[in-house]
Amino acid sequence: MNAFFRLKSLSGFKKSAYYSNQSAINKIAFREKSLNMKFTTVPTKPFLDQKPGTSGLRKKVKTFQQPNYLENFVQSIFDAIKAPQGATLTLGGDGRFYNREAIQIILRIAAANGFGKVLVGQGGILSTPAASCVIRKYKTFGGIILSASHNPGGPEGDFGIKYNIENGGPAPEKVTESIFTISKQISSYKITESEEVPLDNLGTYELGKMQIQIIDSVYDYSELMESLFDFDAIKKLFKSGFRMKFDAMHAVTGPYAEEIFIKRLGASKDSLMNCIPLPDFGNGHPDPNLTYAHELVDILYAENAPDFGAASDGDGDRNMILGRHFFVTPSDSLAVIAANARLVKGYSKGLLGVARSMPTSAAVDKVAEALQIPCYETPTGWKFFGNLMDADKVTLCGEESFGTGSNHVREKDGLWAILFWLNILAIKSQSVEQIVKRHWTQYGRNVYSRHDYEDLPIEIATGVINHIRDSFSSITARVFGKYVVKSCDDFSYTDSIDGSVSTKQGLRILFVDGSRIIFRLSGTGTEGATLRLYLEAFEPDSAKHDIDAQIALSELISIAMSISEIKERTGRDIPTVIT
Ligand code: G16
Repeated sequence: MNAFFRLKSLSGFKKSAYYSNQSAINKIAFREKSLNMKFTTVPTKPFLDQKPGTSGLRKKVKTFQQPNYLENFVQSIFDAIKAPQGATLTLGGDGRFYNREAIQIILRIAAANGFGKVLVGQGGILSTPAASCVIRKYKTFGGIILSASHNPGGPEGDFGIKYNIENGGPAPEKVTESIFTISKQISSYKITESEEVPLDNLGTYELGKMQIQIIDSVYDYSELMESLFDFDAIKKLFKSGFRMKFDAMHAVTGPYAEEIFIKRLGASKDSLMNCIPLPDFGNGHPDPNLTYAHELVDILYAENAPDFGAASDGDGDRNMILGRHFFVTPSDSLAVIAANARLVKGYSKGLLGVARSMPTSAAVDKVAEALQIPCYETPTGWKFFGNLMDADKVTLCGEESFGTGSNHVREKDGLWAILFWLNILAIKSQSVEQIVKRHWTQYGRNVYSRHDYEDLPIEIATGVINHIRDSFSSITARVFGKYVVKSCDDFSYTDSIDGSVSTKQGLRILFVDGSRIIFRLSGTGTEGATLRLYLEAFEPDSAKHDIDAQIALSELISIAMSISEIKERTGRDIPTVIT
């Protein structure tokens, strides 16, 4: 045992008694006299590129590995949030390459900055929704989540870090801006030297005056899921021969899926695929969409396909839902969940309201109207939902980017969405396709697609955006075939709770019949720029609901191409990804 850590092993406790004995363990652990530590202050120079994007700071692993790069950013977070001495922090990540090294560094900086305790997921693992759950359950002073979400991992891949505030949600823009400002002026950081904290053993350690508690990464989250959904009904569904295939894409949700689907819900072992988390995600791109989760898509579109397919991303906050030979768009998934929420235990009292990001289709708006509940339209980024949930304005939120969630945590939540679907399927005894098509018959279909042009030179992508913005005055009221432009704008949002204003959140071309074309640049990439084109048309006629979305949207796609000059300006004939 090194001089700095004192492990209070749990070997004397049965694992099942771990949680009920938590306070006893803490008392035993903390009876030991704290060691006095000498902390060092290390001079540093600012990096000028530490501006958090849509969801935290995401860069190449190699960028984070530069001397002082991670240290500077972590110190900037701590300087910005001004945690009281002795505060508790939650810490964990999606297990990607550099996760473990980063956890060790952050623990040493946290100790030097006066934190009293850090709750760390075993092995340094916490899915993003599980981290949000832990922050809320144990009322910690927020948490640090290490993830670049759906971006590829490995030594040549991406890494990311973000701070979530005490409500469990991503820090709002005023906090991320303050972190960025500090990062541009930083001249030193505080750290202590120490040996490695053994992250794999549940237990409590001491690092100077700071306690480090290694917690079970899946337990608290699994308990929360069991409190929200009817696990008995889902168990019965599996017993009846219902077949599911869940693809964890070699990312963080593998152990969560084992615990929830196999151990608690009795699904067969072959219901899971790619459930061993790997630091490079098995060389894959852990983004649950039709392009990157093609292995799962092939299974669901094969003969004798399972009844239900689902995937989640690198850090477990995204989800994709598939039926047999059927893809559910994230926007439709949100609408179906909202329409059926009362069937599900944790939501049986109904919804306070719903919210969606601006580029997400208006399918959920129609459900909200029918339920006579408010529907909010926010900019892209889960952080914009936090205030609405904290103020009890909304229960459900969703984004076209494969994100769905509720006020049970303050992050979007992949496994939660999958469980919601399983619960609905267990109660309705209809197929996924039937549920969605009946939904369309009732509410109409918001035909929707997103086209991504990835890895464009930044100046070319911003050139396209500037060109579209410059065209606004000439296209307003113009007629394009059957479409008439009603208005164009650069979306701006005023938070109804704190009055904060976020401008330039995406270019909208709105048509008289309610169709929309939207352009924006992604805020999550690490290389070049990704231009996103979102297309939406409303089809009330159920006789036309079976049409392929790309065909139904073909006229809007041509209009978007002609207004934006994407092909001419980027030299790309087709998008990189279509969802
Ligand atoms: C993040 C945010 C989401 C956002 C998504 C896409 O997701 O949390 O709110 O919708 O990025 O953002 P963009 O279009 O800017 O790339 P994740 O799963 O990457 O954390």
